Amino acid sequence: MVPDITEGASQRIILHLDMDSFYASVEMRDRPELRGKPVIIGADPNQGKGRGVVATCSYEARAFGIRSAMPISQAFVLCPHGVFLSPDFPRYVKASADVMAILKAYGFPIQQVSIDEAFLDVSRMGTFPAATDLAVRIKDTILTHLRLTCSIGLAPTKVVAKIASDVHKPDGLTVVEPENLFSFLAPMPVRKIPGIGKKSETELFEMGIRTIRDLAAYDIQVLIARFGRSAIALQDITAGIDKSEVKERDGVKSVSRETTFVNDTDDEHLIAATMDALAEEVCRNLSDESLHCRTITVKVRYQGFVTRTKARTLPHYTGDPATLRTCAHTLFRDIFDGRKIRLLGIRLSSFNSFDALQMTLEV
Ligand code: TTP
Ligand code: CA
Repeated sequence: MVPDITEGASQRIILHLDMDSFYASVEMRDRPELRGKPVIIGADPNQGKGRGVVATCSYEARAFGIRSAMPISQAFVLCPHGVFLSPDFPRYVKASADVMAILKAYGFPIQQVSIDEAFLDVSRMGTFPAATDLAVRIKDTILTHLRLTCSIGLAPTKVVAKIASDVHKPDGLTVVEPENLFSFLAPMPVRKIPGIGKKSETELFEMGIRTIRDLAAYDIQVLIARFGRSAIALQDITAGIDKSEVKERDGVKSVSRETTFVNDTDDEHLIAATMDALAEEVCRNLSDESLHCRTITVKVRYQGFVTRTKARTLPHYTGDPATLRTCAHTLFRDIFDGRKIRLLGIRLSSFNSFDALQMTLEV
């Protein structure tokens, strides 16, 4: 039978790849003595008194209930004999670049959405079975060349591909063909939809919406009244409608704001208030882009144009305005020498995007 080219062309096949326990896997690859052990990457547990959080942990550590973003002190209580390591970012960035280089070499449109995640538009494979063979090859290539495992989701839309890649982790491959899309999504809790966080989940629960099936069946007018126009996109997801494309875009490298005072000043109240305003603005930019950052730089230009900058790289990614504001003030105190200031600036960089699918529900 001659394949229907028009139909084939309109059929989108999106592949979402996500590396398994990424930082921990890189450590276990490079240090064989760690394999099979509960490995926790994050802040120093300091015998249970440590501050800070878990960045990630191996699947062996997850069996003890440890998770990303959990206080490191709690992780220590759950697994005192675990191997606790502080992050070695340059090595993870290199491993990430290696993964992305392998993916790019296949020649499909590609969108990297975080350090260990990317979408590929593999529609030109034509059919889901052909795309599945490709996914198997990609997994094999990454394993052979980099000795790292990943999980892949294949689906007609980006959102569903992302949900699918998470279903059979680690080392998973989940294929959702168009005819199975609703039965795949329907029983899932609404929280599985990227962008639905705790707040929206609670609101939806209050309306009696627990599963994606409940969401699909709900009166759209009532949903719009509660959540605004984004409710339409949300309900569309449940029907497999999601027009967002795999966009090759240059990732945002930094977010910065600076301001020149009307009159040069050494008024510490004015400077502190200006710093707060700048911090608030860059943080808003960060959350608009669904990014977390690790490096913060403060810039001070004195009367006469002498400019000084000072940067600090935090041990963990954060999007928390209070943390970034405090850090900006500390950096400022380090470089302020009492002279009158002409310009003040803040820059955030070293990003990790945790939710690149950006739903607007969580306002
Ligand atoms: P994730 O892909 O969310 O997690 P993961 O790769 O460790 O595990 P999974 O198998 O469930 O995908 O994040 C990728 C990396 O980003 C992770 O290895 C460490 C870092 N990260 C943090 O530093 N803090 C966090 O809160 C999260 C979620 C991730
Ligand atoms: Ca991952």
